[in-house]
Amino acid sequence: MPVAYIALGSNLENPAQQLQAATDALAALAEVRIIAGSSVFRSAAVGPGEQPDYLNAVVALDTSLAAEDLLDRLQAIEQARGRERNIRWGPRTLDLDILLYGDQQICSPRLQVPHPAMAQRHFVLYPLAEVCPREWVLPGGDTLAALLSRCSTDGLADTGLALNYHLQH
Ligand code: A4P
Ligand code: MG
Repeated sequence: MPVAYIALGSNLENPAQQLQAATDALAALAEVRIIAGSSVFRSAAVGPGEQPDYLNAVVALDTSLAAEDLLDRLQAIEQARGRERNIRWGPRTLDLDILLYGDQQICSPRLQVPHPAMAQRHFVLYPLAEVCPREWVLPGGDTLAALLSRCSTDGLADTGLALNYHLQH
């Protein structure tokens, strides 16, 4: 089964609770088993206008779902958490992105994997590094270690919070 890495982000309506609720919703999916969760990081919002800070984390999961089916499940979880899509990069209760799906490179109208912006984002790469081997050569040819070495941690704070993912089904 492929291992998928999912980025979780929230900057509205109790972000810490949003990230934990998303983790619970992922763990409750019959076709998913969460194998690792990062700690929760805080950073300033990248995007338009004045926005609250974001909390971000990454979970690693084993899944029997095809990548686009996994995206459907992620979008259903976002909807259930009251996600509204109006402003690009606007504030959101919950954003769930597929960072990596095994060693696949996917470029379809609905899905690009690896996530095209991950290499530039400290709030994605540093939590990812807690759950993914740094020496792994990612689709595209770089190791995670190489991406980290080019991405500053300035403005990124580890909150010390951890996601609880030890749910059974
Ligand atoms: N889509 C394509 N590839 C993927 C993928 N790998 N994973 C498509 C998930 N979705 C993918 O996403 C728009 C469409 O992207 C989806 O319908 C899907 O078919 P969306 O979640 O509706 O819109 P969005 O998130 O506003 O757009 P985008 O460009 O994905 O935004 P990002 O890149 O996710 O950025 N600042 C901080 N500090 N922390 C954050 O987490 N997040 C964002 C959102 C902006 N600023 C942030 C953070
Ligand atoms: Mg998104």
